[in-house]
Amino acid sequence: MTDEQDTRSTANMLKQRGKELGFHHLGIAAAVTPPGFHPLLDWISRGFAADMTWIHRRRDAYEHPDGVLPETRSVIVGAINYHNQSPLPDTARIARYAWSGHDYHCVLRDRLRELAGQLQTAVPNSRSRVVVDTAPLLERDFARLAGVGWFGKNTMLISREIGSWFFLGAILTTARLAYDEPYAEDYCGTCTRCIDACPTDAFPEPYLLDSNRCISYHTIENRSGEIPQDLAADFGNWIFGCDICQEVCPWNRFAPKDSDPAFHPRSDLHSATLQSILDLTEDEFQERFQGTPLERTGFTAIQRNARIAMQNMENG
Ligand code: B12
Ligand code: SF4
Ligand code: SF4
Repeated sequence: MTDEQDTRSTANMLKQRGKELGFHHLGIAAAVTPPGFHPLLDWISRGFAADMTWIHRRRDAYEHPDGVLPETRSVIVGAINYHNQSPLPDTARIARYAWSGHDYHCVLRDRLRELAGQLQTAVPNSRSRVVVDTAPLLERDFARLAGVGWFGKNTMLISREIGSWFFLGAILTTARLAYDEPYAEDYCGTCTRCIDACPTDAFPEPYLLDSNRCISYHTIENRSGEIPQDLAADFGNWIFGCDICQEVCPWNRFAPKDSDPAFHPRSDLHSATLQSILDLTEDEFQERFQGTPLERTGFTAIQRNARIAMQNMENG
């Protein structure tokens, strides 16, 4: 076999195995400086990362996947669908991605590690590293380069087949593989629904998000700080994350509700009431939400969010 045939057959094997492991998309991109690197620096310098100082601290490492794994040649990106049920009215709104209670980092990491093991067998002298959120890697950029989908005006990566309700994870590897075509189309057209629907005006421009104004940022990442009253008044009943700019997206209207079984909802996350969250003691919170994405945000911040949501509901 020629080198070319070798890299293609390894790529095909990974895609086949990826499908068996539950990845709805699996694409491969060359390890390059991502087109979003300079926009990322600009985003940071305009203060749009808010207090996520870990992005700022590691900004140089985003320039090339080598910053995460030296001599990376290929970036394998996998997407797993988490779309299943619809939200219920009068609940404490939790973002869909957290409904199952499973930490998606662990689910994706385990599957990607298995895939990396297959790659190691196929290319024994290669080195690989699995990445889900934690490393300085623009995952959406590499997903676009790997042919998964396009950047929506809400900054989500969108697939024509499964909308934007999916998680991303990547394997960086020193192995040379056959690359997919980068996604070149943008199917947003003249639509501006996500921008119009955002209750806190978090999009200063299309394709650009200001975390300082984003409900998702404040309810998940802003654990210590107070939330300005005028902003909090627009949070509605969201207590963890926010899905509004995805719920209104036409590409999600017909997105298949056939999520991976690991992401089927748990009723106490899908349909909790605000009062039931406010009534929890810290020990009860730990017992109930241990191991779920809510645990990382913590009791104090979730209670703060629930108090804001209750006030918003009382104010109509
Ligand atoms: C920090 C972070 C956040 C922050 C900031 C979000 C943001 N839009 O940047 C906050 C806390 C607000 C957040 C919220 C959410 N997040 Co988040 N988040 C991340 C994280 C860890 C880093 C993202 C980052 O670096 N942002 C910086 C910006 C500048 O980069 P970017 O948006 O990825 O890419 C931009 C540039 O590359 C630029 N770009 C690219 N090419 C080019 C070319 C040119 C010419 C130009 C001008 C620009 C440009 O356009 C992109 C869009 O602005 C990623 C995981 C990862 N490591 O990538 C998850 C991730 C993006 N989040 C994810 C999810 C699910 C969410 C939420 C839906 C959760 C929720 N329901 O509450 C919301 C969605 C809010 C939204 N509309 O984005 C998923 C997204 C999956 C998908 N389909 O896109 C990711 C990939 C996690 C994962 N592993 O699955 N998140
Ligand atoms: S997640 Fe919510 S608050 Fe953040 S940009 Fe989207 S609609 Fe706005
Ligand atoms: S709502 Fe419209 S503009 Fe926003 S991401 Fe979806 S298609 Fe694009």
